[in-house]
Amino acid sequence: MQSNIKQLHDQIATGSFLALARGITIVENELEGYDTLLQNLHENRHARVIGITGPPGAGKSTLVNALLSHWLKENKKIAVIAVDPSSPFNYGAILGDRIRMSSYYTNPNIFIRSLATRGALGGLSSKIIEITDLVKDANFDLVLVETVGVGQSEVEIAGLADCTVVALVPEAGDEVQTLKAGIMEIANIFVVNKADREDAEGLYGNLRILAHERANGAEEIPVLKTIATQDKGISELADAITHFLNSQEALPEKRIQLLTEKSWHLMQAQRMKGINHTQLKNELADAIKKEDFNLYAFTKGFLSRSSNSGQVK
Ligand SMILES: Nc1nc2c(ncn2[C@@H]2O[C@H](COP(=O)(O)OP(=O)(O)O)[C@@H](O)[C@H]2O)c(=O)[nH]1
Ligand SMILES: [Mg+2]
Repeated sequence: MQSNIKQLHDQIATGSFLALARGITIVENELEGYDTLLQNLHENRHARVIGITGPPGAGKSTLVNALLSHWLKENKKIAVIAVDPSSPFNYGAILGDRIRMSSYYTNPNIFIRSLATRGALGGLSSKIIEITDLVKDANFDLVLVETVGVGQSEVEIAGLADCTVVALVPEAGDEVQTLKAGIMEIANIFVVNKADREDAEGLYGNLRILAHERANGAEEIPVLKTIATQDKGISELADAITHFLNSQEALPEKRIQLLTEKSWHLMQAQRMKGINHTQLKNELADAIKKEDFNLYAFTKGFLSRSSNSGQVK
């Protein structure tokens, strides 16, 4: 291993936040040493990854905040990775998160990093996987990853986390039926947040029914009510997470499944390297001017012109 990267990795592994921040920047921007750093991570660290997903405004950041306070009292060392949509319309929310979490920025047991999501196909999940794995190597007990669950990303986080918490709010009540398929697959724990609202009971009831139907005799997915802003239901949530993680320890099958998903995403991203959507659009705009334009021939040609096929830097 290049000696400077080795040194950086040693510093990360012994818990230097400064080194970790540097490492994340290297991975995020694929700077020199990026591959070496990733290829020397220790997969078998004890840190567990908890994914918190759900629609915007469900209270995910507030839940993360409340969980942080809870686990800090148990002397846990925790990293938070907040994946923020890069859309400028969401910028207010990002700042909001930062302000609310700011009291933790100086705590030596807490590391917080916001990541902007990338629009490119395959870019989002593989970067988050890589950064989460790097963070896992940095001597934490828990790594919390907050992602906005809009469609596909919910499924992606399930391939990343040892325990996936899906946070929903009463407004989501009507959507539960439509969300059912995908969300049931990925949730290890359901949280009905904003339980201070009257209509929370309805959503809670519906989720309980779904969880029951789904379990089919096996253990049901827990459905918990929280009021994150008042710290209500938080210790129950923390217990449910711990219980789930402990119950998984003895199941190598789940770990293999998780690693398969992660590897699959990483391969997808490797294969898509060098393929640029804007460039595709520009070249296509030119190509269609030709009388004999054919999409299949064009696609094949574009692919072979793109510096592709997963070569390692
Ligand atoms: N009434 C109520 N509001 C909450 C609760 N949890 C979060 N909120 C508020 O809901 C808004 C969105 O919360 P936030 O954590 O940023 O949601 P995120 O987008 O899912 O991360 C904020 O104004 C929170 O103060 C709750 O349990 N009850
Ligand atoms: Mg948030």
